[in-house]
Amino acid sequence: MERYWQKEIETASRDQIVAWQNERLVRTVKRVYENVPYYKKLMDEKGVTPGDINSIEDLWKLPFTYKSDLRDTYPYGLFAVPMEQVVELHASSGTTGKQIVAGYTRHDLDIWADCCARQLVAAGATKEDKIHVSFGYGLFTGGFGLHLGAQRIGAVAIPVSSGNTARQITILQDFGSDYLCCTPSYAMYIAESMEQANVDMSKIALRGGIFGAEPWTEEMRQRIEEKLHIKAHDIYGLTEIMGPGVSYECCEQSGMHVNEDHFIIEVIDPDTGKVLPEGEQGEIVFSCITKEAFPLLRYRTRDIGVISRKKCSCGRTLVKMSKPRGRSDDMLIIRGVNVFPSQIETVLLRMGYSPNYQIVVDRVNNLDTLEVKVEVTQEVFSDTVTKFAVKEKELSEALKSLLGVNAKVTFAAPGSIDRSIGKAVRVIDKRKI
Ligand code: DLL
Repeated sequence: MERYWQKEIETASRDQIVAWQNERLVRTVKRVYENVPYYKKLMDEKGVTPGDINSIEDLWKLPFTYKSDLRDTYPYGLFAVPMEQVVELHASSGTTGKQIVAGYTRHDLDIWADCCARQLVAAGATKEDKIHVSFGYGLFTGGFGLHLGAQRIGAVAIPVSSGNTARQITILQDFGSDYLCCTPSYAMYIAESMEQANVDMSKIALRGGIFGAEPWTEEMRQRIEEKLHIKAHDIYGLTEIMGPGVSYECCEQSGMHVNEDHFIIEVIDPDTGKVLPEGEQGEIVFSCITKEAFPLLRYRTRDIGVISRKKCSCGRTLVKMSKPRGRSDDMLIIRGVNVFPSQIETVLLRMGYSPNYQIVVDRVNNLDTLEVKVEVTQEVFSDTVTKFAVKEKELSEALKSLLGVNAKVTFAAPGSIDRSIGKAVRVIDKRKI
């Protein structure tokens, strides 16, 4: 039987959801206009006033918020409450430029806890469970978000944080963790390390996993489920909007329900900014409608995805978004062809290769080159030169037929590609160095 954390919200009628959204959007726009000078300026420049926003039908009239706006107002310029009401700060890692800072009031943390609680319950967790949180604790939102969610449902939060994989395994064994929360690449690393340590899986209590914070494929999900003997659920979010729990997967494991009582999702054409109809792929845009401290409106996530309002068998009525296939800035353009790292992962895993791979892009004599380095088993690695070459060629052809560009395949020795304890770094683009 499907379980819900806030059934009346998660299964509300469309009319009810729209009514909440209308009222909350109107209120948020007014509050933001009055309290955030930067937003007032953006709206004035576009010739929109709060009076023009009467329902979600008017959302398109509002200006977009871009990451550059967050940088221009760094650190607190988009906060909509005085600092005395802020009780916690988080920040993005800042790998693609200056970090951005998000603030939370007590009420914001309360909502965040519920959003993450919805995910845990949808994945089958109960208050009897022990939730092993291996997302990093700190400015990154992963650790604290799932921690709040676990405690909200009355479960035991185990704040292991990321790293020290041997210790993670000891805790999984000795504490009897029921759910593991971390990035999918770290889950894979933990599974691999357990295998190497000959851990008896029948003695591991783990039932489920909540994985997210980076793109991962269905093939990767299957691998993790097989290796850890669990059900793996996807969770999505971003620092700018809240952290984990913006959307979450149910028992169907096909797309993530957006917490629409708190966030409005739109999918737009990234070039024209036009809102796209359901089912069309584009850039995901979120508006926060209940956040007090840091309520972004029409925030351009640069994540590429699709939404679906098809009835879900879990009974939830909240709209579903597809697994984002990566940020638009993760998309590689190789000799004019668009390539997503997730497409490469799909081919590798489908053909039975390991999820330990690296993509190296370079430019030689004005021509882009793509190299896929993938770890192989010791057996393959020690194969005869001919067999080795045949296998590399076979994989290279499979990649070419799916991606439409030539890829050089290099087999790497087991264990030679760096493992990640957080978000995996899959791509080295030497053209940008
Ligand atoms: O990654 C928040 C989070 C923590 C989500 C733990 C899920 C679990 P940021 O560091 O700000 O926040 O990075 C946000 O990560 O825009 C996506 O590009 C990517 N991302 C997050 N979740 C997923 C997912 C956290 N489930 C950025 N699938 C987002 C694919 C994801 N990409």
